[in-house]
Amino acid sequence: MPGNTRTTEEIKTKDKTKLKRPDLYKVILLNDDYTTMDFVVYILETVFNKKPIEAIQIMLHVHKNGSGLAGIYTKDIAETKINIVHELAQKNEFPLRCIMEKE
Ligand code: TYC
Repeated sequence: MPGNTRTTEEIKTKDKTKLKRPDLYKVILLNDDYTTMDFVVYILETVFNKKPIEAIQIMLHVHKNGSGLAGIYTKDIAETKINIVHELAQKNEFPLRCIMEKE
Protein backbone atom coordinates (compact mmCIF):
# COMPACT_ATOMS: atom_id res chain seq x y z
CA MET A 1 0.00 0.00 0.00
CA PRO A 2 2.37 2.80 -1.18
CA GLY A 3 1.82 6.24 0.36
CA ASN A 4 0.17 4.87 3.50
CA THR A 5 2.73 2.95 5.55
CA ARG A 6 1.54 3.76 9.11
CA THR A 7 0.42 0.73 11.06
CA THR A 8 -2.78 0.71 13.13
CA GLU A 9 -0.57 0.63 16.25
CA GLU A 10 1.21 3.88 15.26
CA ILE A 11 -2.08 5.64 14.59
CA LYS A 12 -3.53 4.50 17.95
CA THR A 13 -0.46 5.74 19.87
CA LYS A 14 -0.62 9.17 18.25
CA ASP A 15 -4.33 9.62 18.98
CA LYS A 16 -3.84 8.68 22.66
CA THR A 17 -1.19 11.41 23.08
CA LYS A 18 -3.47 14.04 21.56
CA LEU A 19 -6.38 13.21 23.87
CA LYS A 20 -4.42 13.25 27.17
CA ARG A 21 -6.53 14.44 30.11
CA PRO A 22 -5.53 17.71 31.81
CA ASP A 23 -3.84 17.58 35.24
CA LEU A 24 -6.29 17.99 38.12
CA TYR A 25 -5.90 19.87 41.40
CA LYS A 26 -7.63 19.43 44.76
CA VAL A 27 -8.90 22.65 46.32
CA ILE A 28 -8.58 22.24 50.08
CA LEU A 29 -10.35 24.47 52.57
CA LEU A 30 -8.45 25.31 55.78
CA ASN A 31 -9.91 25.78 59.25
CA ASP A 32 -9.48 28.94 61.32
CA ASP A 33 -10.97 30.24 64.59
CA TYR A 34 -12.78 33.32 63.23
CA THR A 35 -14.65 32.57 60.00
CA THR A 36 -18.29 31.78 60.80
CA MET A 37 -19.70 28.37 59.97
CA ASP A 38 -22.48 30.06 57.98
CA PHE A 39 -19.96 31.88 55.78
CA VAL A 40 -18.05 28.64 55.03
CA VAL A 41 -21.32 26.89 54.11
CA TYR A 42 -22.24 29.86 51.88
CA ILE A 43 -18.82 29.59 50.13
CA LEU A 44 -19.22 25.84 49.60
CA GLU A 45 -22.69 26.33 48.11
CA THR A 46 -21.92 29.31 45.88
CA VAL A 47 -18.29 28.82 44.80
CA PHE A 48 -18.06 25.01 44.92
CA ASN A 49 -21.68 24.25 43.90
CA LYS A 50 -22.38 21.97 46.87
CA LYS A 51 -25.93 21.18 47.99
CA PRO A 52 -26.77 22.52 51.48
CA ILE A 53 -26.39 19.16 53.30
CA GLU A 54 -23.01 18.38 51.69
CA ALA A 55 -21.79 21.94 52.33
CA ILE A 56 -22.56 21.53 56.05
CA GLN A 57 -20.81 18.11 56.13
CA ILE A 58 -17.65 19.51 54.48
CA MET A 59 -17.63 22.59 56.75
CA LEU A 60 -17.92 20.39 59.88
CA HIS A 61 -15.15 18.09 58.57
CA VAL A 62 -12.83 21.10 58.11
CA HIS A 63 -13.82 22.48 61.54
CA LYS A 64 -12.97 19.15 63.25
CA ASN A 65 -9.97 18.01 61.18
CA GLY A 66 -8.27 21.25 60.14
CA SER A 67 -8.76 20.88 56.39
CA GLY A 68 -11.05 19.28 53.84
CA LEU A 69 -11.72 18.81 50.14
CA ALA A 70 -13.91 21.45 48.51
CA GLY A 71 -13.54 20.13 44.95
CA ILE A 72 -11.24 18.88 42.18
CA TYR A 73 -10.64 21.04 39.08
CA THR A 74 -8.24 21.86 36.29
CA LYS A 75 -5.46 24.33 37.20
CA ASP A 76 -7.18 27.47 35.85
CA ILE A 77 -10.52 26.70 37.48
CA ALA A 78 -8.91 25.79 40.83
CA GLU A 79 -6.91 29.06 40.80
CA THR A 80 -9.99 31.10 39.91
CA LYS A 81 -12.10 29.52 42.68
CA ILE A 82 -9.33 30.11 45.25
CA ASN A 83 -9.11 33.79 44.20
CA ILE A 84 -12.89 34.18 44.49
CA VAL A 85 -12.86 32.62 48.00
CA HIS A 86 -10.05 34.90 49.15
CA GLU A 87 -11.75 38.01 47.69
CA LEU A 88 -15.10 37.15 49.34
CA ALA A 89 -13.35 36.39 52.65
CA GLN A 90 -11.43 39.68 52.55
CA LYS A 91 -14.59 41.65 51.70
CA ASN A 92 -16.34 40.06 54.70
CA GLU A 93 -13.26 40.43 56.97
CA PHE A 94 -12.77 36.68 57.52
CA PRO A 95 -9.34 34.98 57.44
CA LEU A 96 -10.70 31.96 55.50
CA ARG A 97 -8.01 30.36 53.29
CA CYS A 98 -7.88 27.58 50.74
CA ILE A 99 -4.99 25.95 48.89
CA MET A 100 -4.55 23.71 45.87
CA GLU A 101 -2.70 20.41 45.65
CA LYS A 102 -1.88 18.51 42.47
CA GLU A 103 -3.90 15.24 42.42
N1 TYC B 1 -13.70 26.92 63.00
C1 TYC B 1 -14.69 27.90 62.57
C2 TYC B 1 -15.57 28.28 63.76
O1 TYC B 1 -15.56 27.61 64.79
C3 TYC B 1 -15.56 27.38 61.43
C4 TYC B 1 -14.79 27.09 60.18
C5 TYC B 1 -15.02 25.92 59.48
C6 TYC B 1 -13.85 27.99 59.69
C7 TYC B 1 -14.35 25.64 58.29
C8 TYC B 1 -13.16 27.75 58.51
O2 TYC B 1 -12.77 26.32 56.64
C9 TYC B 1 -13.42 26.57 57.81
N2 TYC B 1 -16.35 29.33 63.63
